[in-house]
Amino acid sequence: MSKTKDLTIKDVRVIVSSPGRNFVTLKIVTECGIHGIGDATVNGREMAVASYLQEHVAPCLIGRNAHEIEDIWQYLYKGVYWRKGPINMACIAAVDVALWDIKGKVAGLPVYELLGGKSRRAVTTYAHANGETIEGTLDSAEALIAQGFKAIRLQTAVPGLEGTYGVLGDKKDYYEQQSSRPLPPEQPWSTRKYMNSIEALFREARDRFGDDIALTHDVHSRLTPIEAARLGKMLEPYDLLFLEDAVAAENQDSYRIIRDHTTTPLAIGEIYNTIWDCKELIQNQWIDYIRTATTHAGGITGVRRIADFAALFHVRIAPHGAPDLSPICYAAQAHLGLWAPNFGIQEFVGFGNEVSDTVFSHDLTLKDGMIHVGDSPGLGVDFDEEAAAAHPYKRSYLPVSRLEDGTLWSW
Ligand code: GCO
Ligand code: MG
Repeated sequence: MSKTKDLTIKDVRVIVSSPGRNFVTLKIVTECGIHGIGDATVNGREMAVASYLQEHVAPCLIGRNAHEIEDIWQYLYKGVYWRKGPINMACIAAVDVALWDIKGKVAGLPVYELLGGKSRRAVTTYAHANGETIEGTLDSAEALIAQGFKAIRLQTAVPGLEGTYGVLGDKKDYYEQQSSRPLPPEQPWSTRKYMNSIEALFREARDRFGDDIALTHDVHSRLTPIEAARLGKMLEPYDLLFLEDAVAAENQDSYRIIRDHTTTPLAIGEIYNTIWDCKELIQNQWIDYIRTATTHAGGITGVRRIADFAALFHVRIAPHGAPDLSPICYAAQAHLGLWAPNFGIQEFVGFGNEVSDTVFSHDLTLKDGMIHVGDSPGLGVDFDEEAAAAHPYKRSYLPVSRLEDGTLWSW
C-alpha cells in the first residue's frame, strides 16, 4: 500500500502557540497529503527551537522520503557536526516523532504496533499531589487515590521558605507568577530547612494511606551527593518508588556516592538529550529509572535506544510528563510505554486544559490511573493550526532559585 503513496516531504511548518502555555509544534506534510506532527517545546527557550527548525532543519527535509526515519535522524544528528544539546535534540525529536506518525498512518497501524506491539494493557502513571502544608498535600493525594491513581508524587512547601518547587501558593502556574514581569521568578532555597521537614511528609503519608500506594518525590537537583545519600537513607522506611533528581549529574559519577549509601531507588533524566548523558548512570546501575522524554532526547528513536540499553542493566523508563510537554509528547510516550519491555511508570499531570483541548485532539484516555492508547493509525493525536493561531506565543521563563544569602542555586 505504501508503495502507491508519494511520501516525499513537501512542506514543513513550525507553529509556536500558547494554548494555556507555550508549545512548539512541527508539522510535516508529504506529497500524498499525509502529515505527521511532533513536539519541540523547550520550556523558556521556545523561540530558539522554532528558529533552529525553521531556518536550519526544515530546508533539509524538503524532498526527502518521509519513510526514512533512521537516515533522517542520523542526517540531523551526525550531519549537523554540532552534536547533542537541548535545542538540537528537541528539533531532531520533533522531526522523528512526526515521521513515526506518518509511518503509522501509511501502515494503517498505531505507532506501538510498529515498535513491536503491546507489552501490557495500558500505561501506568503517577500523578502530582502538592500543597502548602503536609495535610493539604495529603488531602490532594487522597483525591487522586480516589480517582484510581496507584502512584503519587508528593511535594510540600518547606516551612520558612516562600515558593518551594512544585508548590505555587495562590498561582495557577509560573505563567501567572510572571503576569506583571516576564522575567524568571526567584525562589529561596535552604537545604537545612528542607532536610528538617521532608521526612514528616512521607511518615504522615504512610500513616494515612498505608503501604500499597507508590510514592515518589522530586528533589529538583537541589542537593549534593552526600546530602542526597542522607536523604535516601532517611526516606528508606517509607519505601519510595523512586527519589527523582536528587543531584544534578553532569558528573555522572556523583550517583555512585548516593548508591553506596542507600537502597532508596533513584530516578533522573528529564533534562538529558542523548544516551551519552546517562550511559554511565545506566551501565553502572547507579539509577533505577531513566526519565528521558521523547521531546528532549531525540524522539521515539532516541528514547527507544535508551530504553533498550537500560533494559540490559535493570533500569526502567519513567518518562518526564510535566505540563510543558505537549499532548503530542504524551502520545509518543504512551506508545513507547505500551511497547517497552522495561517500562516503569509515566509521569502524568493531565492531557492539557480547556484551551489546549481546542488545539490538540487525541485518542488517549485515562482510566484507574492508566493511559489507554486508542487504535488510530500513527500517534492518534492531531493539531489544529487555526485554533492555535488564536493563542499567540507569550514570553515566559522557568523560575530560578537562590540560597538565603543570594547565591544562585539549582531551581
Ligand atoms: C517534573 C519536572 C518539571 C520541570 C519542568 C521544566 O518532574 O515534572 O521536574 O516540573 O521542572 O517540566 O520545564
Ligand atoms: Mg522532575
